[in-house]
Amino acid sequence: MPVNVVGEVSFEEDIDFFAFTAEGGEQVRIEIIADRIFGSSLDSLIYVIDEDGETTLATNDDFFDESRDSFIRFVAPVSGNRVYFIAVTDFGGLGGSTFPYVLNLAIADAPDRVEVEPNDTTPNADEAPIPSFFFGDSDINDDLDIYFFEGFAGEAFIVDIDAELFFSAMDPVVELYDDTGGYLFGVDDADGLDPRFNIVLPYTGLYFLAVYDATGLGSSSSYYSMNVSVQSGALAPRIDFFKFVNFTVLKQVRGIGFVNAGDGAYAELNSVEIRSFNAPRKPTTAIKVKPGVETEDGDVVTVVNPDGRRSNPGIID
Ligand SMILES: [Ca+2]
Ligand SMILES: [Ca+2]
Ligand SMILES: [Ca+2]
Ligand SMILES: [Ca+2]
Repeated sequence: MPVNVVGEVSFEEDIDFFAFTAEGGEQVRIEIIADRIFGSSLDSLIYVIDEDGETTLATNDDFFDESRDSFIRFVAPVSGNRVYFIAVTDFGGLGGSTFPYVLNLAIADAPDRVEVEPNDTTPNADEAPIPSFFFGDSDINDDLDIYFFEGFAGEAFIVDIDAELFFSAMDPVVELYDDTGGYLFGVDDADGLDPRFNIVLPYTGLYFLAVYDATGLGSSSSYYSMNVSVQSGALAPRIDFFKFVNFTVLKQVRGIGFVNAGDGAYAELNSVEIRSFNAPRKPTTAIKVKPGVETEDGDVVTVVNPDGRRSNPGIID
C-alpha cells in the first residue's frame, strides 16, 4: 500500500480476494471506483475478512451519492501486524467483461481532505497530516499546490498521486523539499503519467511537497488525489558517503542495506538510473558507478533496492 488494483468481476458469482497487512489502529482506506469513472456495470459489494478467512469485519455496498461504488474505512482492530482479506463481488451476483473496477487501498486517517487554495507558496501551504488522503485540482495554468508535513529521520515516506488513472487531464509531478526550500527528490511519471515514490527522510522536522502539472496547463478536468504515509525505514538502504574523482565525477556510493540479490541495488542521479554495480566483496556497503558520472552541486543521488525501497537523498555539494 498504497496500491491501485485493476480488476474485473468476470462472471456470475465471481469473487476477487486480496490480502493486505495492517498494524493495530491503522486506518486503511478501501475504495472501489467503477461506475463513477469507468461507466462499469458493476454494483460493487465489498467485505473485509479476518485472517481466519471467515469472519466478516466490515462490509459495504453503496457508499457514494448516485453511485453503486463501495467504500470502507477499516481500522485494524488487533495490536501488532496482521493479515486481512478484501473480497470484491457484484451485489446482484452478475459479472462479465463490462464489470471492471479499480480497487484503491491506502493508509490514511479520516477524514479525506481537499486542498485549500491559495497554496502556491510555502507560507500558505496546506498541512498534510501523516497519513492522509487529499483531493486537489490544477484548474488554472501554472497552479502550484504546496503541502507541508512533519517527518522523522529514518522513516520511509511514501507519496502517491493518481490522476491519469481516473482520466484526469493532468500530467502530475510531485517533488519533496526541505524546510529551507532545498530540493530533495521528485518524480514526474511512475505509473503511466502518475508519480509515486518512497524515500527515507534525512532529518526530523518540516518538509514541503509541491504538486503541479508537467505541461503547465490547467483545466477544469485536471484533478488528482494524493496519499501521504510513512513506513518503517528499517529495511531501506542508506547512503552515507560519496567517492569522487576530479572532485565532481561520482565513482562510488557508500552506505548500508544495499541488497545484492537478483539484479541488486542500483543508484539514481536526479531520479534517473545510472550504470552502477554492487561491489562484489562488499555487497551491503558500496555501489560502483561505472563509468563515473559528472555531477553538480544540488544533484541528488539515491539508491534503490530490488524491492523498490529507496534510500535517503544524498545531496551533492
Ligand atoms: Ca454497490
Ligand atoms: Ca490546486
Ligand atoms: Ca495552488
Ligand atoms: Ca507525470
